[in-house]
This record gives sequence, C-alpha cells and structure tokens, in this order.
Amino acid sequence: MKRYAKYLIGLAVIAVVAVLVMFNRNSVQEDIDRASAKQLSVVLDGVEQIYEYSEEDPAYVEFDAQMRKKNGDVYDNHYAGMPLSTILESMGAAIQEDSAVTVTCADQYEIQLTGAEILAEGNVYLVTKENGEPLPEESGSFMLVITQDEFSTRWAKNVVKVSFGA
Ligand SMILES: Nc1nc2c(c(=O)[nH]1)N[C@H]1C(S)=C(S)[C@@H](COP(=O)(O)O)O[C@H]1N2
Ligand SMILES: [Mo]
Repeated sequence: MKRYAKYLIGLAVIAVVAVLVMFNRNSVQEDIDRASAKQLSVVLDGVEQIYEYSEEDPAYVEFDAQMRKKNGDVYDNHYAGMPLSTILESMGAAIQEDSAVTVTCADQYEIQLTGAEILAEGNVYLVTKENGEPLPEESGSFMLVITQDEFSTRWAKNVVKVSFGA
C-alpha cells in the first residue's frame, strides 16, 4: 500500500511537470506566431498586452549604427525601426531611469536593459529593416539595436516579447 502511494505521487509529479512544460512551449510558440504578424507581446508589471507594430507610424525612423561583434568584425549598417521608449510609452509604461526591461527572443535568448538606456536619445530601437531590406530570416521580424553599446552582444535577434517593470 505504501509503495503504491509513492508510485502514484511519482506519476502525479511527472504529469504536473509535463503540463507545465507543454504550457511554456505553447506560450513561446504563441509569441513567435504573433511576431511573424508584426505583433509584439509587451508585459507591463506582469500584465500581457499586444503591441501592433506599424512601419507607417511617424515614430518609425531610419538611422545608421555600427554592429561590433566580440570577434572583431565591424559592420556599418543602416536600420529602420521604432524607439523602444515609444513602444513602451504607447502601451502605458512610465519609464524611469531605474526601470528594468527584459527582452526575450524566439530562441529564449534574453537581455536586460535599464530605463536610463531606453530613455537615452537615439539609443535603443526595435528594427524591422536592415540596409533597406526586411531583416534576414535569422533576425526574425524584430531585432533590437543598441547604438551606444560597445559590442552587439545585446542586439537581440528574433525578439518576441518585451517585459517592463517600473
Ligand atoms: N536571439 C539571439 N540574439 C542574439 C544572439 C543569440 O544567441 N540569440 N547573440 C548575440 C551576439 S553574442 C551577437 S555578437 C550578435 C550578432 O550575432 P551573430 O554573430 O550570430 O550575427 O547577436 C546577438 N543577438
Ligand atoms: Mo557575440
């Protein structure tokens, strides 16, 4: 009887873990599907909203930025995108210098930004075009560009979610 109970508890634990894994996979897949439709999942203090990205928005601008990889490669690129501050503010975020923002990608790559970085003029953009063309496949619908970073380590490709905490 005791052994039987242990067996049941073991099965229950496995079932719960399986459900949690499936739930997590589904929510990531949902975010990926949305991003393909130029919709961005924006989480404000734990509440998820959908941002409709539009290249027709007057805040959508073109700019130059140098991509510097850690291996020494340097690329002079021209991008078109929206300032991340504009996106977050249009969703109702009150960005402070010490706000914390997490950017999540389709491959689960995550990077962190501070409010100060996002508020810095001409620094953080969510882009959809590189050198006049739609982004290459591996960069997804949205790529993060941080013009004032020394290296492009945080230039997150294939962004699907932005989480904001005041
Ligand atoms: N989604 C995602 N974005 C990412 C990465 C990654 O692993 N996943 N790597 C980063 C790093 S370390 C660099 S240098 C730049 C450029 O990467 P590349 O050398 O693969 O072009 O992308 C950044 N963005
Ligand atoms: Mo890198």
